[in-house]
Amino acid sequence: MAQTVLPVPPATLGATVGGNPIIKSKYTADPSAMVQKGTVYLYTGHDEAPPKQERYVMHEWLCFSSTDMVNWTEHPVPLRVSDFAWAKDDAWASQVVARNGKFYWYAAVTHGTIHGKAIGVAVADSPTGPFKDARGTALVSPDMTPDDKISWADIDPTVFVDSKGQGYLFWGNTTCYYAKLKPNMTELDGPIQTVSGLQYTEAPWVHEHNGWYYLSYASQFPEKIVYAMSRSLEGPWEYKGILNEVAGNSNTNHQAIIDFKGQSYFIYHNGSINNDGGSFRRSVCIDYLYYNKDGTMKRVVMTSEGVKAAK
Ligand code: FUB
Repeated sequence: MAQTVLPVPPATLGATVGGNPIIKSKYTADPSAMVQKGTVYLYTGHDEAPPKQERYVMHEWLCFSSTDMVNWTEHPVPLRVSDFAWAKDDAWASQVVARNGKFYWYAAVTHGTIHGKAIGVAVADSPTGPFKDARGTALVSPDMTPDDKISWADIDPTVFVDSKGQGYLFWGNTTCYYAKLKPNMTELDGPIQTVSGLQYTEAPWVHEHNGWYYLSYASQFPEKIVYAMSRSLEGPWEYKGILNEVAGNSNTNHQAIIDFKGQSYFIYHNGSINNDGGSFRRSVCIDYLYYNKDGTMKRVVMTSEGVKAAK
């Protein structure tokens, strides 16, 4: 007898566990993730735009943790825009990285006194905070990239520390910038440079796998996630194609990539919560990521079922 397969119902705001999106109690966007001692820490922005308001309303970032990628625990709000005294608003995309027993949170905000977006860095002794502004000033302020024609050029920081301990910050909208970081992780070390030759919109994420560096990023608008590969973090980067298609229910898709318990994961957002979900009320999802033998990545299959519990 044929087995009946029941469709996974669309998500609604509520407290269910499992399936995509992974967080159903609130709107979450711009995921970044980090593995520490058998636990995955997921950091997101918090979309708070009321229904029908088609603009970003984001004042704080959120932190969730899991030991199996399915059951997520929410932690108290670890960082708000107001923790950066020099910033005005807009808790846009961010990433937390570990170094020397501390945790550094790089985050895009609107600068309070210099017109445009900027990048701040906060620091904590624990992945769940409390985080404090590490500098008292922006790490990247709009006047440091004076050729930009848009005020939101300095957004979407991603940080990668290589095996020699050299930290790199990548960021940007329209132009993909990068700069070295000093070992203290709170100061740039040398000039701001540009990754050229990419059809680049925003949302860079840098990771390493089997001796290759990968720069994935959002391309065009509505965004699909594409990627390039290189043997060096300073390039040249070779474009390799589409990694994740346009979500369809959200103009943006913002990805993070991690390995956990022997499996690679693609973490992203879409607008799939069916109350009022969309481009300004987004939700984080997780699907599997697979590599080909030559190191290229297979296109991600976005699913409603999501991933199974990792053991
Ligand atoms: O969440 C605000 C902005 O939308 C982010 O900075 C971009 O990456 C896009 O997801």
